[in-house]
Formats: sequence, structure tokens, C-alpha cells
Amino acid sequence: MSFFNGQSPLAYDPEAQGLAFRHYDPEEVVMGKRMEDHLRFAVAYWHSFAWEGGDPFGGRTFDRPWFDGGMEAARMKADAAFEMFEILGVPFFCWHDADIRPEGDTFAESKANFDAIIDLFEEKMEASKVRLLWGTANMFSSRRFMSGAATNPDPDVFAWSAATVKTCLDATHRLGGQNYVLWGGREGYETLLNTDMGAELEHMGRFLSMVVDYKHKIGFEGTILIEPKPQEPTKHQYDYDVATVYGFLQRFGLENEVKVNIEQGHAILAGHSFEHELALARELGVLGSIDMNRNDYQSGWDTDQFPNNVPEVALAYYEILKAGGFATGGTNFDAKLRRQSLDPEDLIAAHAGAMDVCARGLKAAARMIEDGALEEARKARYAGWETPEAKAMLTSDLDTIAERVLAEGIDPQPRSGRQEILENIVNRYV
Ligand code: XLS
Ligand code: NI
Ligand code: NI
Repeated sequence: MSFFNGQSPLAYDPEAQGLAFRHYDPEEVVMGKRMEDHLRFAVAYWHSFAWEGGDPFGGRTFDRPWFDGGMEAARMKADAAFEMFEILGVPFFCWHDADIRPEGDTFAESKANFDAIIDLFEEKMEASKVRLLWGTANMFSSRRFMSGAATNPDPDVFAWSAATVKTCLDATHRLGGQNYVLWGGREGYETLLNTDMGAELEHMGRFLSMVVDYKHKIGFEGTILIEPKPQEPTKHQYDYDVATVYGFLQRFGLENEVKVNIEQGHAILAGHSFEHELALARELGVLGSIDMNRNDYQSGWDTDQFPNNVPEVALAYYEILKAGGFATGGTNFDAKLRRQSLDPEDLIAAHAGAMDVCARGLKAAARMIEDGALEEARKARYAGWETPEAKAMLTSDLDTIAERVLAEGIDPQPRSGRQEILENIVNRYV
């Protein structure tokens, strides 16, 4: 049975009027690599197949045949998901445990449901080309996690969370996942009046260390990723942004073990741009993967819209290309339809459009790099640091430098930052 009305796989056809890719040609070579291998697209199971279209003022708007039901419904959902992967030709997908299996009455029952779906995925993945970009655990939806998972004041929730991550990491390993993601969920707090912040941070650090140890124990070769987000669901989230996460990793000696999964919308919520977060992660050596979406600039919450802003996406891929591209990471569409977009066709169109936007962004980024004008200008701006006197300062001390300023009569002359000229260069390509 087809959920997508027998839709055939989308073709690359720049002239097409209907459902097709107008810019994404997986085979096109960009800077020596196939576009598919650069972008490494993934569909997010939760938004596309588990989300019901609710908002704070109203519940379910979507009508999906798998919404109410147990294992049979979960299998139907998997059929629809794999049908869509095939139509889009995406190389990857991502899941939380809670997206793919019905919750049981006990941990053991939930685990049995989960393992049965992982068996099904294994079969389906053998029959198709799609692979797992990452798995993760949903440790925020159930009321059990209302005060956090690893940072919960109740040690039984810590234990439950450890068992959950073990189960999800085992499954990710079994399916050949490229990464394993930990997004903070409710690792944060609502009020300091009831919170022991020191204990919570300590527990979170221990928890992450155990995850890393377990990864090595089972021989999982993927990357462990943390996904920063500043607020929502809790008022104060401990994984605020890339800089905060890096400080945390350093504190627990994990900066060479864990990388970051950066989401566009989370960067905006943190008061940064996407490219800021990407550039910082690259400079710190922790750039892992991206959650591609678009955030509303006025709302103040995580709107998870499909991307449609080519200039923004181009600057993001510019930073990724400068980092040498993805290793185990990829472009996961952590994006959902608007709740009035009811039809199966909307889901296909949303992904196809987003893939085209990313393709345009990638191609523009590659041309900016090949053109070299931006990097030349950046280099020229710092050229003064190439001189031996300037280099010597970095291993010198304040009084030696002060003496030189007096002796040589140093008198800095301000120079233009040329921002508008550089923006005009970017505008040639986007
Ligand atoms: C929520 C996060 C979530 C993670 C996976 O805001 O983006 O979807 O990507 O848990
Ligand atoms: Ni995300
Ligand atoms: Ni998000």
C-alpha cells in the first residue's frame, strides 16, 4: 500500500513544473565530490512521521493512519517512512526511540517493541540504499523526564536514562549509524529555588563520560554528538550554545571524544547566526553534523521550518566547506510542516524544496571558495601578523612590547573593514 499515492522517485529536472529537483543533482561534482556525498541529507523521523500537527492552542491536525495503535501502526509508519526515503532518494534518516515504537507499560516492554522495529529497519535498510545518520533517545516527552534525564534530582530517572541510552546506542551501532546524538532535552532548570546546579552539572558530565566509555566498549566507530540549544523546553538549558558545550566538554576531558550537532534554529535562539556557531565549532575542532531548518526571527521559540533562504544556507555551507566538509556528519532536516499542510504531497514537496535550497547554497559556497576573493580579503586584513616583529609579540611579554612601542614610535593607522564590498562579493554568488 502506498501512503504517497504511488509517487515515483523524484528526478533531477531543472525545467520541471511539478515534483522534481531543480537544483539538487546527486551526481553533480562540486569541488571534486558528488553533491550527494557533500550534503549527506537525512530525514528526521519525528517531524515527518510522529508529529501530529499540534500547537499550544490546538491538537492534532494531520490524519495519518498510524497515529493510534500499537506495533501494527508502528510498522505502517515505517513503511510510509521508507517509501518517502525512496521517493526523495535521501541517503540517510534519523530517529528517537519514541518516534519509532509504541511505549510499553514497563521498560522491558518498551525495549521489546523498540528492538522489533530495529529488526524491521535492518531488513528495510538491506533492501534499500538508505542508511542511519544518527540515532538518539527521547528523554524529554514522557512526564518521567519532566525534571530532566541525567540531571534529574531522582537517581531512578538517571538510571532509566542510562539504560535508555545504552539501548539506543546498541541499536544505532547495530544499524551501522554514523553518529549518536544527545540533545539536552530537559537538561536544564526552571528555577534556581529548587535546583542544585553543581550536582546537576556533575551528573551530566558523568553521564556523558559513561556514554563515551560504552561507545568504546562496544566498538561503535561513529561520532558522539551534543546538540546545543539555549532554552525550550527548560528556561535555562545547560547546553546553551557551542561555546558553552565546549567549556563543559573540556571540564570533563571529553573535547576530543565528542563533537557538536549544530541546528540553525537553535543558533538563532541563542542570539547567534548559524554560520557563527559553525565557524566556532570548526575553530575548536568539534564540528560534527548539522540540523538544517529555519527559525522564525520574531517568535522566540523553535519553529523548525524547512529552510528556504539561499543566502543564509550558502554562508553555512561556506563554513562547512572551509572545515573540509562533513566526515561522519550530514544535513538532517530537523524540520516540520506547518500544521495546515495536511497532504502527503506537502511532505514530499517540503523536503524536495529544502534539498534544492541546500544544493543552491552548497554550489554558491563552493563558487565563493573557488573564486577566493573573500579569503584573499580576509588574509590581507591580517597581513600585518606575517612580519617577524608581530609574530615575536605572541611569545613576548607586556614590558618588552611596551618598550618597542616607545622606541619605534608605533602609531596604528585605522583601515577600512570593507564589509559592504565583501557583502557585494557574496551577492554575486547567491
Ligand atoms: C529539539 C531538537 C531535537 C534534536 C534531537 O529542539 O532539535 O529535535 O535534534 O533530539
Ligand atoms: Ni535538532
Ligand atoms: Ni530543535
